[in-house]
Amino acid sequence: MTVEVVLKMSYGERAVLSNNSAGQKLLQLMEEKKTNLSTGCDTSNSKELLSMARNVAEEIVIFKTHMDMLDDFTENVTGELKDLSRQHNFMLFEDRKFADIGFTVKLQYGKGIYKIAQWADFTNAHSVPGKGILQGLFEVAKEMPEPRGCFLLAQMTAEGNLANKDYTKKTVEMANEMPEFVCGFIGAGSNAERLRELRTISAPGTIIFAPGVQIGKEGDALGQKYATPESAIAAGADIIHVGRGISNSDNQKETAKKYRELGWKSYQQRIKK
Ligand code: S5P
Repeated sequence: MTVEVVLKMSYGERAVLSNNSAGQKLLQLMEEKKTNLSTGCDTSNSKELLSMARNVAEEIVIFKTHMDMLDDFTENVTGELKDLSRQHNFMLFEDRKFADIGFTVKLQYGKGIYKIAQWADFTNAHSVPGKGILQGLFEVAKEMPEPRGCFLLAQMTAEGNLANKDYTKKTVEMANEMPEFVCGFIGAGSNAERLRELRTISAPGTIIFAPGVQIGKEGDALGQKYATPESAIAAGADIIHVGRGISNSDNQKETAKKYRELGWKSYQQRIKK
């Protein structure tokens, strides 16, 4: 299947091509809820985190978290997020970026304070340790009562990052070995050319999750880079992640709504035959 064909397919049509149950569920949910927006609130305060989740719940398909930032983490936070995700139909993604040997990540994913596997539909992992990292995570994931999926970091958005073209290609090859667990990739939303490369070499059922999206800003003071929702989706992103573009706005709900509309319109434009 050529990349041109894949880019014209709807999320619903691609859902059946995914080999990961959580990925299938996500693609179907995007089709039904008509949103390809992910957001999150990178904060150390759980009240702020939960307040944002409530504000944006109706507009998003994924709420992405970094639980280890919280000063005041308790299991009530993940419990409340889980309740919200069920009530408002969105999925949870713990952006843990695992990067260790299989034995170690197994404990990090399933145990400890955060017990990520128990509540997060998705997590992500770096491919640098090799396929053992996926085997370790999957051993935990398959014991869970609900489907779990993993996004591999095939690219990064930050300036000067080391994930070059060859690294991306090898990451895709690694994903192809475990399609029952790897639902897709983190792609650089800020770099249309690289995103298109990733879409071109990825299996049609895999989902490209793209951070590095914000309107009216080129980046931040610490190397983050941004592009617009339109450019990321046109290049091949399936989900746009807008973090501070929404969390720092005066009206999180209205801003999320605006990004949702832009993301969905760009997708409709892309699949128009
Ligand atoms: O390459 C990456 C990968 C990720 S997952 N670049 C990123 O920025 N991210 C995450 O996306 C990052 O950890 C942060 O939570 C979010 C971007 O936030 P924003 O405020 O810059 O939109």
